[in-house]
Amino acid sequence: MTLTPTPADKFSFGLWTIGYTGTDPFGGPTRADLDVVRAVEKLAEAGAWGLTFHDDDLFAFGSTDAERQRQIDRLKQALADTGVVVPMITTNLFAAPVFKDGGFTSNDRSVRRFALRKTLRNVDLAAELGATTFVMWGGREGAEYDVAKDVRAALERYREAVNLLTQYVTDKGYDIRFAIEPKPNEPRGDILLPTLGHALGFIETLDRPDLVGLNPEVGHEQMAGLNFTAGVAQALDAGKLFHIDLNGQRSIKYDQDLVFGHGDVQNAFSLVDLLENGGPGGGPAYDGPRHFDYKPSRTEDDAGIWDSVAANMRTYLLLKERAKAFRADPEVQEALAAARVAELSRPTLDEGEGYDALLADRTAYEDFDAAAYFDGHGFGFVRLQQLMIEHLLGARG
Ligand code: GLO
Ligand code: NI
Ligand code: NI
Ligand code: NI
Repeated sequence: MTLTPTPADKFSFGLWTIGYTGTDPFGGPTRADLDVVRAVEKLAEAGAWGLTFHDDDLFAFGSTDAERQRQIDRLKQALADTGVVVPMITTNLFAAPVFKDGGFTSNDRSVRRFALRKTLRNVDLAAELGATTFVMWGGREGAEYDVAKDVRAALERYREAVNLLTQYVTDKGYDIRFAIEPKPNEPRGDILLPTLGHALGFIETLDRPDLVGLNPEVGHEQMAGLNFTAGVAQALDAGKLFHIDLNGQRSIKYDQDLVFGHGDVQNAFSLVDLLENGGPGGGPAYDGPRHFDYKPSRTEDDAGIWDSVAANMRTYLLLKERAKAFRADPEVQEALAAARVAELSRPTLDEGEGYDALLADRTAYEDFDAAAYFDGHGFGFVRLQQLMIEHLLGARG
């Protein structure tokens, strides 16, 4: 297996990630703005496959039509020159002052109508550039004060917005699906649809749930104290893993957006193992973009941006290689069998068995020796986990 990224790996980067200039709530930029043409060229050089962006990343909020078109043309030329693609586009409904109380769910109705128009215009651009996924991260869709936001009404307005968007792509015949990106907080005190589970429940209430899925982000679930791999597994179970934001986060704190694997590396291992080896036949469970939504740290200079780009992809490929070696190790296979991991895939009832047959089965209850589980029938999960750690640390295989 090669550790050199190629477009076949489907690695993509947000223009706002490599373009992050280091501004945080406590200080201004530490780096210059990044031009989109250079971004595309450097990504191509690094072996990346795709570039994603918010409308405002490419042309500043409030640009004239001519300025907007000029930037689109420059991007198109760079894509044509390098072969880089735009698999996903998203709309910035959080940076401009007009969105201070949200876009689709602002208390101010005229702001909501403006947000819809801005988004529809960007959906047209997505179709024009061949993007098939449209991400919606509602960073400002939330509140700091319970009494100031009618959450049920906000959910209705969110639903109204998403229903309009799915109607629009259907009528236009666009090959575009929407992916909701949950986040618990930041920049709002509390954000609507804070976790993958909240979003999954919401999607089922939409007019066209088939066109709407999830864009889970590593750090966002971990900010809520949740297990990201487990969340992604549930998204896969629901058929809703439309896109993914890979990065690193170290526990429940501000959104760190570290390089993938620079947070919880064990969880990063299990995630890559799930995506690459978690399919029904042990093959890939997900074939969409491997999208990095991270921030080159404020401490880095321009060279540090491209070091961190390479680090994201290399870490993913290293984990993919480690996961493959882990699965191929005979001792791991034996430990997996001892831990009865595959047995969970066997249905609890026999084929065609109902509750009558279960109730008649004495071995299931009357003759079952539950007491034998006291100091017996251990599962050996610790041994299995240690084998994983040994592979992760390069001590085996
Ligand atoms: C912020 C989000 C943000 C989204 C982006 C794409 O925490 O992760 O970067 O991913 O707006 O919609
Ligand atoms: Ni994020
Ligand atoms: Ni983040
Ligand atoms: Ni994100």
